[in-house]
Order: sequence, then structure tokens, then C-alpha cells
Amino acid sequence: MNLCDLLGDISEDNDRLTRRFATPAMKRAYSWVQLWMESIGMTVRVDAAGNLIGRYAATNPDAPALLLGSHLDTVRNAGRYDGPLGVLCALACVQDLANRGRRLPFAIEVIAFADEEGVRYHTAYLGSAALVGAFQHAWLERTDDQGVSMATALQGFGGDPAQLAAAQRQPSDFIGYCEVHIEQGPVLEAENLPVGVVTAIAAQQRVSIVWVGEAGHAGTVPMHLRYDALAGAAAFVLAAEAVGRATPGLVVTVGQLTVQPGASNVIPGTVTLSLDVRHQENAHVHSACRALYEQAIQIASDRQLSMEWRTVQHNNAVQCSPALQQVLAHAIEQCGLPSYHLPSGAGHDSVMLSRITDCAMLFVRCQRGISHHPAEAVAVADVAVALRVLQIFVDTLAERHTAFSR
Ligand code: HGY
Ligand code: MN
Ligand code: MN
Repeated sequence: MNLCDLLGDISEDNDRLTRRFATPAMKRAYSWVQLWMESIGMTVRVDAAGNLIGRYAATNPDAPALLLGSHLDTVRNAGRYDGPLGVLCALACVQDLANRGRRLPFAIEVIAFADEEGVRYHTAYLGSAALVGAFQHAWLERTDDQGVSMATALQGFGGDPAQLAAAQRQPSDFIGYCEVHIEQGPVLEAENLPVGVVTAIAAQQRVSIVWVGEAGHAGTVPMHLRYDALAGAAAFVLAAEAVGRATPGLVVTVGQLTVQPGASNVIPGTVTLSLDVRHQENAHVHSACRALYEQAIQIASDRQLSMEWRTVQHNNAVQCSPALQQVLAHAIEQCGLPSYHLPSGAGHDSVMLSRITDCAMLFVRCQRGISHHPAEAVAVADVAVALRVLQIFVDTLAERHTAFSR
């Protein structure tokens, strides 16, 4: 918890927590986590994609690993637990093994993913995509809002754009992946439970939409002669909200909106907005995006604007491993608690990892479900339960692994 606070003060901004992919702030955060990894006897490296990886060897040096961890990057004005809590819980689990001088029939690798949020280059899961061979080289040309390309940022951070293929891991490298993460929702608090087992991660589509009208003088162009890009975008934002409200379980968000030229006395000529559509069922994401695409075309036509719709990323819903869910549930019951299963509306690196290994997630109650906000908070007692559950989870896998390999 102290390290969550310490990492929570390592930011690009003076007055809030923002720690994006491949930034100096991220480098400073890595140095603390690396120190902890080395202090408990882990071998540590940063892979070509910028992921920080510690390995706690097994009795057999070539054994596959149980992968634990989460991400260290954050959104803008973030809370201090979304991501770092999972990395630090994983390290606490390894520290406990090291303190007991215990080696397992499998290694444990703790990974701090380089970019789960996708804030800097608008593609989430950069680090985990590289790990599973899903990294798209075209992403390297993307530039951030200072015009720095991803390739340049990665190079400067100690990654290697030319060696991204080497970052790819094989299914045979792992026996599974487990991530401890705050729920980022109100369910566990409503159920009065400290932890829960994640069943699935919602399908998600991210779209970038550009509206182009005609900039003009705010004082001289009559209303009926305007091609106001922001008025068109605003009509779309309300249409998006209406579509989201029309289907149970669907969430539709416009989180970013930039206006150009952006002066108070100039009619907006160009507006770029982000669209984030999610649902536990793929079909609902597809139909919502279809409906919104058609409405965007209609709005543009009615207002004589041009509209460019660019799908940035689409991920289908991901089911967590039933077998690993059962091991987590058993571990929770061993702590004298009921095992409660719930889906995740938030995205996580398991969306990528599930392509090469079984994935499980343990949610930790967070106060009022607040996240992606500095008021993000967890109770120490709930984190203690999560740590105990993770220990039992690892011990159970070790017992079963030994039993399997006899
Ligand atoms: O957007 C998400 O769901 C996650 O926080 N990246
Ligand atoms: Mn997260
Ligand atoms: Mn997040």
C-alpha cells in the first residue's frame, strides 16, 4: 500500500497522476518496481515493447511460468490503484514465497505491462499485444500530441521497435495468467464482499470520428449559412448517449473532443471525437456501432458536413478460464468468504493474454466503484484478503501441477 502511494506520486503532471506509455515518469516508476523485484531474487528485464518483467525461477529452470501482474500506465488524472495494485500484489505474493525459501514446480513471472490504457497513442494493450504477437507495426508511426512517434518513444524508453517480434511469448511459456485488479464498479460494495472472480471482459470498440464543416467569423456569418462542425458533433454525442441508454448493459462514451481552430469568435471548422462502445455480448457492440454510423452519416448530410469514421480498435468479449475461475473461487472459500462471480465492463490485458494462455482475474472492492479518478480507494483489509486468495491460488496450482507431473 505504501508503494501504491509512492507510485501514485510519480506523474508527468505536477498536480495529478498521469503516467503514460514510455514516458520518463514511467521510467521512474519502473525503477522502484525493479528494485523490489531484484530485492526478492527475481531476474529482471524490459522487453522490446517496454514491458517490465521479473522472473522467480522454479526448481526446474526451464519450467513454464505462472504469469502475474497488471499495468503501470494510467489514464489522465488517474487513481493510484488501477494497474499498480495488481503489479504490487503479484510482487507481495512472490516476496512471501522468497521469505519462505519456497520454489514451485513452475516459475512465476511478474509483468508490469507498458501500456494498457492506450492514452498516449490511442491503442490500448500495446505491451500485452506485443507479448502475444498481435502488435501492429503500423502503430509505430502513430504520433502523440507532441508529435513524438511511438517508435521514437519506445526507442528512448529502452524498448526496441526492430525487435518487437522477440517480445512475443509462446503458449508453452505459461501455465496461465492471473491479474488482481480493482473492480472499478459498485457491485462488490453492494454485495458487501471484498473480492470477486471475473467471468468475462466486455467487448469493446474504439472509434475516432472527424467532422469537417467550415470555419468562419462568429460575428458575421448568419446562422443559416453556417457549416458548424461542433454543432454536428454535439448532435452526434447526444445520439450516442441515446443509443447507449436504449440497450440494457450497453455503455457508449464520448471521452475526447477537440475543436479546431478552437477560438471563441470562430465557428468550429473541424471536430475530432472519440467513441467507446462496450457490452458483454459482441452482437450488441456491432449493432450499436452500426446504428451510430448511420446516424453520423445522416447528421453530416443534414448539416452538409463531411464525416470520417475510423475504427481504432475492436476487441471481442473474452471469457476467463473456467478452470482458473474455479481455483480462485476455491481460494476465496478457503478464506471463509462466499465466492462471487461477476463480469468486467472495464478492459484489461487479459483481452490479449487470452490469445495464448488461460486467464483469471480477481477483483478487489473499491470505494463507491470510483475509478479513472483520484478518489479511487481500496481498503487495506480487502487488499489483505486479495493477497491471501492469491497465495492460496498459487499454492493450489503448485499442488495440482505436482500431481499432474507425477
Ligand atoms: O478502458 C478501460 O476499460 C481500461 O481502463 N483500459
Ligand atoms: Mn486497469
Ligand atoms: Mn484503467
